[in-house]
Amino acid sequence: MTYAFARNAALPLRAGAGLVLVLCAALGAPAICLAADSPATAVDIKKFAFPKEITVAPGTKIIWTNRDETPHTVTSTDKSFASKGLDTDDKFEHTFTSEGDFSYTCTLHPFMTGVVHVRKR
Ligand SMILES: [Cu+2]
Repeated sequence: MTYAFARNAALPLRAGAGLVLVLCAALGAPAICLAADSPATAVDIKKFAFPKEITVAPGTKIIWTNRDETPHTVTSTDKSFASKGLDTDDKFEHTFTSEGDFSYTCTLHPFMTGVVHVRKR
């Protein structure tokens, strides 16, 4: 069983997702399997801008990286997530578990805004 799980976990996340979930149900170890199955999306903060909009599936972890020489924050409008000040190449990550539209800003530069749309596919 352990061997079979390890093989599936090594597959690319999207291709392996369905198979891993089925296997997890069989193994009865959902916590481990959800961790192995969570997709991640990398996002750059650069030239004083976030990506205007990102659409991801529930359970996706977004990892922001500050590519500017100036500090930025990633702070949700509803305060459900907030980074510290991010220096150059610092990262902040947040996992979006429920569907919705999550707007965020940089508290140091309020003109910087972005929205994460979380949608089932
Ligand atoms: Cu900023």
